[in-house]
Amino acid sequence: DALGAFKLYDLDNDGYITRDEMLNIVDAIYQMVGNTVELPEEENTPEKRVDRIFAMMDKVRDQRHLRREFQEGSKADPSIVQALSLYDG
Ligand SMILES: [Ca+2]
Ligand SMILES: [Ca+2]
Repeated sequence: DALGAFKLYDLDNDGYITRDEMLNIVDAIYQMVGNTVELPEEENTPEKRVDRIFAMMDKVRDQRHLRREFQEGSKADPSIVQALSLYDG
């Protein structure tokens, strides 16, 4: 769920997801998925993916996500949470 996903992304557990934290996880996911999934040009690197997530999710533009922003963003794009099921087993 979104809250569990938030906790996974929030590596230092301070209540915010920063770009670096999100990049860490997305990078790990991309490494696991490797070349088994064909990604669209605009999402074919972890950096691009994180930039897209942030562009969509970061309503209060402070370059970090509050839990509320994350929950709303993951409703708009369920793949943010779904991708973690790869990571989390
Ligand atoms: Ca954090
Ligand atoms: Ca924000």
